[in-house]
Order: sequence, then structure tokens, then C-alpha cells
Amino acid sequence: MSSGQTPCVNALDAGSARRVLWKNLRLVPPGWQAGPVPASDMVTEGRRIAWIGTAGQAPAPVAGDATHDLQGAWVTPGLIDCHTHLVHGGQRADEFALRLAGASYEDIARQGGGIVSSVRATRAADEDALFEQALVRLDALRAEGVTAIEIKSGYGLDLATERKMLRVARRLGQARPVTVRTTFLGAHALPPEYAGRADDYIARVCDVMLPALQDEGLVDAVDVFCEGIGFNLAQSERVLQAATQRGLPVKMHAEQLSLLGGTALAARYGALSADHLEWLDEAGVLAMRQAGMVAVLLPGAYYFLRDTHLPPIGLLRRHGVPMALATDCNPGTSPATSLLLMMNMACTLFKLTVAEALDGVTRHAADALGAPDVTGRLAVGHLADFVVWDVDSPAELAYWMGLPRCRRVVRHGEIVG
Ligand code: DI6
Ligand code: FE
Repeated sequence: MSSGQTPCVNALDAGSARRVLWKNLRLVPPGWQAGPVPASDMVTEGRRIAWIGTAGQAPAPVAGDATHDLQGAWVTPGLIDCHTHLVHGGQRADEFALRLAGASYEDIARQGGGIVSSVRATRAADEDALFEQALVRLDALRAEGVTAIEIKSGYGLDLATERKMLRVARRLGQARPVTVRTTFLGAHALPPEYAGRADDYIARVCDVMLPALQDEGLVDAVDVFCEGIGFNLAQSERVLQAATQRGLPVKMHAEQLSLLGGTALAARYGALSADHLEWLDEAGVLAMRQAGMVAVLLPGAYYFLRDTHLPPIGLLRRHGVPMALATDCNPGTSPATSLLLMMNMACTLFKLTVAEALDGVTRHAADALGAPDVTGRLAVGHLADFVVWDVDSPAELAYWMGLPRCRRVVRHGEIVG
């Protein structure tokens, strides 16, 4: 982190990396508070930040260096969407209509709709079709300054389709200038062919699917949906155990629709994050704090399900649990492709401050993502992933609902949008 005030001199070595001077920008500091922020300059060298400090004091450019004058524009770290189900076949607008007519999300799931209907569509789609559908959503996120994203599997629920989803996720990261972290969510729902045999399915997830997909280099982390309509505590623990034994970081969909205690379980396994958390209690908050976990809040799902049970923001704040925000982009509960809109919803629905929302899509999201190089912070030595905004105040990032305000996106030192 850098306040942008203190010049941090570091070796601007004579390597061949391209050097760029970004002049006259205003860095939105972590924990931003309304008020003037003096202008800074930043020097990037190749992929990384080599110098940040007071405007006008950067090392003088030499021949071959590029210079961009940002004319006092506000700059944040690249935005990070740390919880998505971006890759899936089809959409579920008809189910939305049913819910509007009175059916509950859980009713629909129990009647063979819900997640399982997306499983049918995802199994039926070929890899290229899945890729093309997901690319549209990825580009919508990128247009708002997203430079890193987590993508889960979990609409395959068989080895071949989970593999197909994770391969698509990897391809997305090659096709676009965005860091993709993949999460294996084989334990998202019970596939119809395992009806009444949830323990057998979990055994397959742990003993067959996870090892195979990890060996193919497709898995960066492992997640499980611990819920009445998902998997119980014992089944969730088996997944966490299997992942941990294989050296993979874990996370959990926890306490979304009821309080099962999944968060405390995830804490025992040193999870990166617990996500959703509408029903989380104080014991769970304390467990998160102790384990150094991030609380990933998903206001899009809360809104889209017309939920009324708020996550315990006051407790998370009081106990100092970092809060991240993500889209949860998925066809059933959050067909959202705007992280800025999630900031707005987190402020209006969950009463987050603008500063919390900004930190929630940058440094705290990075900590939930678990990608070693993605920090969500602008400081010397860190990757040069940042966004230049067309706003008078950083509060505008949480204020507009749909107005594009992103002027430039820089990833790994290169202008990519
Ligand atoms: N919680 C969610 O909100 C999504 N998955 C999950 O575990 C919903 C997935 C869906 O309905 O398709
Ligand atoms: Fe989710």
C-alpha cells in the first residue's frame, strides 16, 4: 500500500523492461475518506510498479520511456471479482418469472429446477459455445475495470463437464488480459443421477474428480455449497479435507439461506473466505476473525432473491473481519455483470460505506482470491494493475447505476482498455 505521499525509491534497474511514467494522478487510498488528495506520479517498469510518489518528483524519464499525463484523474487498483460462476450454459429467466409469481428459490430447486437446470444446459453445451457465452459476461466486467476474476465450476457435476467448465475458465484468461483463478465447485448441488446418494457423490468429488482435475492443472482452489439444499456439514468437511490434503486453498458458500455453522468449519480449515453469510452469527464471525478469513458479500444474490435477512455487517465490522464484494455472477441468483453495481447495492442494501465498498472490490477481494501476485493494492513492487476513472469523486464508483466511468484500464503495465 502507498498513500501516494512518500516517494518510495527502488531500484529502477537497467533491465530491458519498458518504463512508463504515469503523471498527475490521484490515488484512492485504502480506507478512502472524502477530501482532497494530492497528485502523485507513478513509474511502471514492465509489469510492475517501480516508483510512486509526489507528483513532479519521479525519476526523470530517459529516451524510450513513455509518459502519460492523467491530468489529475482518480486511480484505483484494478477491480477484482472474487466470486463468480461466470461459465455456465443458458440462462434462467423463466425461473425468475416463476419466482415473481410466488415460487421460492428452494421450491424450484426441490422440483428439479434451479441449479440442476443449469447443469443440463451446461452439459449440453460444447466447449466453444460455453466459452463464447462466458466471454460476453467477462467483457462486461472488464469494461468496468475488472483485471482479476475468480471463476467456479459447479454446473457440470460430472467429471467431463466440470473439466469443460474449468478449461473454458482457463481459456478466458488466455483470450483476455485478465487474471483468472479457477475454483472447483463439484460440491455445488447433487446431480440427478446421484439422487438419495449424496455421500457417494461427495466421495466421487473427493476421490475422483478433484484429483483428476488438479492433476490437469485446472484447479486453483476448492469451494463447497454448505446449505440445506446443498451439502451438510459432514459432507462439506470431507471436501475441505480432500482439498487441504492436496495442498489446495478452500472457501465456502456458507450461511446463505440458513445458519448451519459452515463458516466455523471453514475457519478450521484455514479457508480464504466464507461467502454470502446472510445468516452468519457472532460465533461464526469470531471464527473468521481468528482464522484471518475474508467475508465475501454478494449483494446481487441478496437483491435478486428478494432476501430480507441481512448479513451481520455490524459484527463483521466490530470484529475487524475484512469484507469483500463480488458479483456471484450466476444464472439462478445473481445474473449480474457489474461490480460497480454491486458496490452500489452493498452501500444501499447492506449499509457499507463507500470506503468499505472500494476496499471490498480491491484489497479485500484480492485476499479472498488467493492469487499470490494479485494484491488489490498499488505499491512499489506490486503488479501494475490499475484503473483510471472519469469521476470527480471516488464516491461516484458506488453512486452511478450503470453509467460507464472507466477511462483506462492498465494491466501488468499495459493499457488494455
Ligand atoms: N449459491 C448461489 O447463490 C449460487 N450457488 C450457490 O451455491 C446459485 C446457483 C444457481 O442457482 O444456479
Ligand atoms: Fe456463488
